[in-house]
Amino acid sequence: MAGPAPIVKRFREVYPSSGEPRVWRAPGRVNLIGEHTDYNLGRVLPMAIQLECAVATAAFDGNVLRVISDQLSRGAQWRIDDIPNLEPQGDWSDRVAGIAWELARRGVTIEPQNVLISSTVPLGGGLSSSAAFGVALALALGGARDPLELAQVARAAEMDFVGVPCGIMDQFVSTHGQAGAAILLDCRSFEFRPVKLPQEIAVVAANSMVKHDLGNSAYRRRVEECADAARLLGVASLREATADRLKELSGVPLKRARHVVTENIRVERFAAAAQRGDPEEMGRAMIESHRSLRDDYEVSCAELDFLVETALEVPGVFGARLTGGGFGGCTVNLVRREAVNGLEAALISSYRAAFGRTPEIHVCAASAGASQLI
Ligand code: GAF
Repeated sequence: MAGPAPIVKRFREVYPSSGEPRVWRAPGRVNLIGEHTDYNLGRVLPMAIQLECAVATAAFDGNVLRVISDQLSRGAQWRIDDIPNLEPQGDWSDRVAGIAWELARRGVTIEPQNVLISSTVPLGGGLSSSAAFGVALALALGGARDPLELAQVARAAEMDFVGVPCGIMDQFVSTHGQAGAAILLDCRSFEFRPVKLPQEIAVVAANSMVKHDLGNSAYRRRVEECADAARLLGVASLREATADRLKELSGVPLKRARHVVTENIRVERFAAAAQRGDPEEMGRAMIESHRSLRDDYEVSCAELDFLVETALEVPGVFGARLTGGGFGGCTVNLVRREAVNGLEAALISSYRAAFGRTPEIHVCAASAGASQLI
């Protein structure tokens, strides 16, 4: 964490007549395993990371909430009285307006203030830039709240205002992350526990630097297809489907349900292997996860498949898979610490040669959930 100094300095530059700001932060995440299981009320195993969104805010006279995003070089403002009746505009400002609107819906009074948002989580990179943004802003505008409620505020803004039917994983880990551990979460009961990774292992995210447009509509379609499959099986969610019932399905419902059922099992396998210090088995579960996302869930793309297959040829790599929603963004790699440089070099040179782009490589450090800095 860089600490509050850079954002405070920048706040003084963009709002020279404001008072001294208070500062909050919320982390992005990398999901180790358990993909597209959260909205099926299954299990996920994400890790909050050092890339994070910081929000600085100070009260200001007038009847206005004024917001500047450094990363987007954009600003927007709303009259305080209009906040409960805001409508989405279909642009970046919805993510800010949605949080204010959701807090107002929960009875929180939004005070007139100047806000600066500054994030190191790459946009559209599959490391959960929007949840980090939403959680940090909800904390800044809504004050200290229980971490689960904070996650629910950010998720509700995303679902009910922005219109993305996402699960709870990203917001939950952004509020519940722990330094030095990933978080095993049951998305039905919200029970969770930290999972420490073996000492000799590094977690490396590789950003494909692409985000195919298909992503948003395909995500929505997958949510619907899973609901259809659950309906066909007569269960409330695919979390309740079991492997022996898959033979009752065929075609698309079978493929989607098979991914969810097997992925939930893989999460347990991965967590048990982490506990006994078995990186080979953790890696196998990740590789199977990627193949299932590629073949059954159909959310991979040529760039992600290439990064995964390239990584798996590098000595010291145990496993690799796409992380996040898919159709671009990042892969996550489980690798022996001393093999990190070799992996980075192999991914950069092969990917450049194949796709003409340089992947961004992030060695991920398991980080604490959202907090106030000053
Ligand atoms: C995105 C969503 F926001 C998450 O809720 C989750 O469904 C993920 O895609 C796929 O596992 O990050």
